[in-house]
Amino acid sequence: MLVNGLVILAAAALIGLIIWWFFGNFQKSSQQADLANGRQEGQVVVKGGYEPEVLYLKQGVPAEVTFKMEDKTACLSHVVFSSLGVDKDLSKEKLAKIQIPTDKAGEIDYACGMGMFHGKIVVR
Ligand SMILES: [Cu+2]
Repeated sequence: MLVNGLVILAAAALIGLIIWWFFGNFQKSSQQADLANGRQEGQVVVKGGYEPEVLYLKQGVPAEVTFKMEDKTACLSHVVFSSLGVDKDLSKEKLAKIQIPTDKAGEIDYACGMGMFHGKIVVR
């Protein structure tokens, strides 16, 4: 009976872990880019992922997003915007500025060179 109880407890703990893994991270960090003098500037810190994961830009305002490299791993050394044809080597450029088109609303996804880490820019 005790063994059964332990198995059930272990199973419950595992299910809890799985739920936490999928739903605990559900709330992504997000931020609105700063607006000044008819331009907007955003910053994404690259350190074990992208912070914020979602950056909001205002539609129709010229935008520049700076990727600040604080990570040493090869995994995050490149940031790739496949829809914009941009591939920056952050190991060479610690502060990489990327012009983001804001003429139309929508989501612009980006990822590390291997497609393991993902971030998003939302124009709205
Ligand atoms: Cu990677």
